[in-house]
Amino acid sequence: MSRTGGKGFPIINTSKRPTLKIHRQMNRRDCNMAKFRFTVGPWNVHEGNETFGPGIRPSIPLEEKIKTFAEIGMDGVQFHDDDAVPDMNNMTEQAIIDYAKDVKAMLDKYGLFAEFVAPRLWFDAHTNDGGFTASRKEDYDFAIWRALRSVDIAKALGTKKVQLWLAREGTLCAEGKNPVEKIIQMRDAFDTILKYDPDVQILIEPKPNEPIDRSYCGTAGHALAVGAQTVDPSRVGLCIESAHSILAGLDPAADMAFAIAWGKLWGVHLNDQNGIRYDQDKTFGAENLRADFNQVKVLYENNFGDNGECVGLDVKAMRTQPAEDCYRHIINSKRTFELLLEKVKKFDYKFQEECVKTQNFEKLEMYVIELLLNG
Ligand code: XLS
Ligand code: MG
Repeated sequence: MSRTGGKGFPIINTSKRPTLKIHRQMNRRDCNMAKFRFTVGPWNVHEGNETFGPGIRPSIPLEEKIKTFAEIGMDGVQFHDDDAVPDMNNMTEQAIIDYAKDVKAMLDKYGLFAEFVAPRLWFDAHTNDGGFTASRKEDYDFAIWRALRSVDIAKALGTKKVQLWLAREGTLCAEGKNPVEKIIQMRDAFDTILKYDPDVQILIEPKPNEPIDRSYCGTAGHALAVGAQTVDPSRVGLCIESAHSILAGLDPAADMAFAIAWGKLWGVHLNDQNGIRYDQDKTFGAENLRADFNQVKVLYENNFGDNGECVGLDVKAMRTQPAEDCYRHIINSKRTFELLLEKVKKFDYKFQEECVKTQNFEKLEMYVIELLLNG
């Protein structure tokens, strides 16, 4: 059966398209409120290394991180493939699965679950020129091997979700790749993952730049478009990261809303970012409180979490933070989310409606500012 219409456009089943009516019936304000579930990754407690300096805090063993994540109120853990199975390049496929099962037992011990597994396709020399968009066959094959192992690891950890941050999928040298060919090659890689396991769900985490300056799939719109061209668009969704939207010059809450409108917001990476600079992964709420309020608002209003979606915190401790207090940025991010949630719950929708009717947005803006500062 062909999966595309006459001109190569995907056939859209109109009976399944989201409508305003259905959306309104499902609005959180009319429903029982489910608890938000928080997740974080082992890389979020790092040694402090960055481009201009090496690590300054000692490495913490995975089990200690997992134990502390549970203690500070996390519900689950996000993994890169080699966070879970560090020496995977030198292991057999069965040994990788067996090792991952031990990590699952470790999670069970502390009452946590695994949210997703992400192939780390930016460290190894094979990924110097990208993974799914690599030009050398052996590099592309390596990327596919890692992606399929991520599916295996995800299964062993008890999750269907594989997240793809497309770190080097693009180029530093504009003439270094044929962009059209490489974009199609990237779609073909997604197809290979989807065909490998009928249950796997891909979450694309778009980012416009860094480590490369030209991403081929830099925004939510790009990611949805590529997903729509795969063998099974119903198994391709999005993880929107606040900082990545800001780096693209976009508003994170609007990106989240865009994904929600099509039923595609399957994960978020909340953090903060001071303008269009290097990727900062600052503590959620540390820079753009009103924009962060609106991220919590859009998640709350739209029942984010009801289908198992998690509030991921992709935050990084400052390099100055001492080893004995290097989880503070995670604790603070969760706390800020909860404080903003209290504000969201106080939001006066009647007042908003009146302002909208009379188009008095100055009045509405001041109301929001007072709500955030006083209220
Ligand atoms: C980097 C990404 C990364 C992913 C996980 O910018 O945010 O941390 O979330 O691979
Ligand atoms: Mg991220």
